Amino acid sequence: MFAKVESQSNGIDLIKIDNEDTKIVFTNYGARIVSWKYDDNNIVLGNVVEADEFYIENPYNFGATVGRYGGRIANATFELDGEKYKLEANNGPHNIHGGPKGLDKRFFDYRIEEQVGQVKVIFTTVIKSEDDHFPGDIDLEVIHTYDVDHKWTIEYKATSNQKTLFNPMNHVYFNLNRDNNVIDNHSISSSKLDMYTLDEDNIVETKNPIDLVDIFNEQNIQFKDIFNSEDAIVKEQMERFGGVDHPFDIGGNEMTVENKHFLLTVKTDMPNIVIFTFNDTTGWQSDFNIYKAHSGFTLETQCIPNDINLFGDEAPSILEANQPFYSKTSYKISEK
Ligand code: G6D
Repeated sequence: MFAKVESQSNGIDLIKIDNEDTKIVFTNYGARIVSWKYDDNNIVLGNVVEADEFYIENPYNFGATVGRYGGRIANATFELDGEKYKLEANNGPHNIHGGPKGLDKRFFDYRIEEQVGQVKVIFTTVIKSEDDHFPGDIDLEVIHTYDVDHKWTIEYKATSNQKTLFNPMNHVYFNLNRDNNVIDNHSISSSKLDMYTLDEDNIVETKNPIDLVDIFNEQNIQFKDIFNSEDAIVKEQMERFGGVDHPFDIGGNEMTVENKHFLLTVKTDMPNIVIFTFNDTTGWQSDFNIYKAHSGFTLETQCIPNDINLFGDEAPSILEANQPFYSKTSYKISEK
């Protein structure tokens, strides 16, 4: 295994890691994954060739580290220890993905460590309260490790100088199809697939999810069956959003997604996974926008969005001052 760095324009560096059958590329812009290939098959959506223009323009957070808070905070407001915070609204009246100055839009410093059987890219940055209006400045390390088992691991290490919210995640879109056709044929599988329903503005509306394993009477469910479900609640949600854009409770720390050719295993210590099936691709007027609805799906390992307004003091995203935050998620690809 080896890594090499290629610099494009606009300050974008590509860090290319070669592991024989598989190759993966990261960039300092948003500490993001740009490409992951199994032989000639693209496993994720991205653009290596014109990364320097594509990522600056792309509004869909392709492959980016997202934070300090992944997902929407209703009405861009929350209360912590009796103090009210007003964030910037960048999704109608709501705050999404940390606001307009989120982690996806910044250049990280980085260093590369080549070790036996793995390569680590350690990205660092500081999130300033004055930039995103959350309390606390956060020192952050995002470590991407790629290993000989074709496993990509993301670790987040952080400390805040004040009590705050911290809910980082990666917004990579996967597509396991050889022809990169829509992902309707992929199935998701876990011991539990509880889905939290959303209101018209994509805000989590309930603490009581619906149980897809019970509704479909199996633990392995194709996306197209969810999209076309006749179950009243699922149908209403799919009609509202054109697909899945929902937080899940997967009952443990592991779930899989597969098609005929590949198996993707995600393991995480975060409490929830938001699955988004790229339902509306019409919001980007660009020659780069070659995507149709359901071109990919995300597996955003995070706390349930809007947790602070749902759970108050008990919100899992609360990070105490000067307490180390650590979280780890891995994605492993195998050929069937
Ligand atoms: C997230 O849940 C959201 C989507 O609604 C949004 O469109 C996307 O990020 C860009 O996954």
